[in-house]
Amino acid sequence: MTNTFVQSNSIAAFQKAQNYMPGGVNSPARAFGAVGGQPLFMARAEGAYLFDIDGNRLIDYIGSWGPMILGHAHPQVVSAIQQAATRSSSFGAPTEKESELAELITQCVPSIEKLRLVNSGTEATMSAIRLARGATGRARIIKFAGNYHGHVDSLLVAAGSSAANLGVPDSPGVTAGTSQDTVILQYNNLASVERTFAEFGHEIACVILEPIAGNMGTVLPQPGFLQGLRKLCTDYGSILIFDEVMSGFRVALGGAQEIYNVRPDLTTLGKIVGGGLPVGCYGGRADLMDQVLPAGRVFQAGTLSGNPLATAAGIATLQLLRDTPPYAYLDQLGKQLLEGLSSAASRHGVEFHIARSGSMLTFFFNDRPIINWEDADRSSRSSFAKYFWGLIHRGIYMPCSQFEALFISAAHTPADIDATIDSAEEVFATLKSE
Ligand code: KE4
Repeated sequence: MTNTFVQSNSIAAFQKAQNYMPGGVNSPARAFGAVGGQPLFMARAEGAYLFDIDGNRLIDYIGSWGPMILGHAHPQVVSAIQQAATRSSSFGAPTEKESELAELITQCVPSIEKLRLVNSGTEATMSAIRLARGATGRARIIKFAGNYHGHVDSLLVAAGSSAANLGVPDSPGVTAGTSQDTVILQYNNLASVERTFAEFGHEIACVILEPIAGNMGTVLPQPGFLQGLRKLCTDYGSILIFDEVMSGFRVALGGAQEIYNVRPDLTTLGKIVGGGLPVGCYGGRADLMDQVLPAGRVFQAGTLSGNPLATAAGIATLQLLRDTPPYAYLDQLGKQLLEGLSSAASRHGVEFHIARSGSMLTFFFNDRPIINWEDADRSSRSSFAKYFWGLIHRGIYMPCSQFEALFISAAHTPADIDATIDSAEEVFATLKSE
């Protein structure tokens, strides 16, 4: 049953926001462009629940697009930020907290021997690409259609996430000169990568990918894909970069590389590593990282990199994930949601494909398995939009795009999952009746 969903305050707020920010948002993924209608403006959030400015309470499956794995406003994270704030919010000088967070990251992700903290996932991938090119002296990079690595010019080609949604996988402003060295291949198609390396492998600086993709919806690596990329990069002296901005600390404490036991040369992190505050990170082999200024000659810098508030939130978050790992619980909830959505959709004749890794999951309105962007792109955007709004009216907040992953937090309960499944079943019933 739908509760009395109102949106008048959000509509007014959106009207005002559009006077000051393009599309009324500071990131297109939030604009509801893929599902129609107008975005909800949030007032606060606690645990698994969002409270918008119209007083609607919603079970949250975006979790700030991944960071809020512990749930919103976790007391230990809040207190760490509050305490840090009393000592100033930034120094522009080194602090011990940066080394503490860096040490925690190296403990959780053993392939990261050294790292640099930055302010976003985009900065992390941009810097990792520059380092790979600087270290190898090569120009070409390989990425995969449907993978999104932030709004880096050389990677904003055939991108996923909101770029895919809004039909701008190749953004205006990204010049031919910038994208000419970017080779786009098909995710999970190892043969195409082998052919590309055979043709000009010694010109390839790096391969960058989401080892578990989330930005075309959740798409898992096929058996042998990651291992094959590892071998090709080793054989040709190219750098293997795992973009774990989304999967890092999400699918396992050590990310996708822990699950698939493949060691990249560089890893990029974001989202969870900052506990909801702006932290990105790139790191990996010490011999590579020691080529970054001032140890080496590859330039990268940032006024607020390693910011005391952000490092405090990141430390508190990673300590909780390391010391009281929620992954078994999160996997249970993910399994419960997958099974519940599958049986509800089947009961109402809704064609679907579901992919999951732990607490990261996507329900695709698609009648076939999905292993790459071309498959995902065949999903029904209109069905997804109806599903999204049907759930909003029932107090469930899903990612506002078919080409995103949903995230379950440690604050969600089995009862929240059951309520979500019941609401989804009501929506599936209406979809088939239309
Ligand atoms: P940020 O610059 O948004 O912190 O990170 C970019 C990025 C890099 N790599 C991966 C695998 C990512 O998923 C992201 C960002 N993810 C999107 C959502 N899928 C962020 C949401 C948004 O753009 O507002």
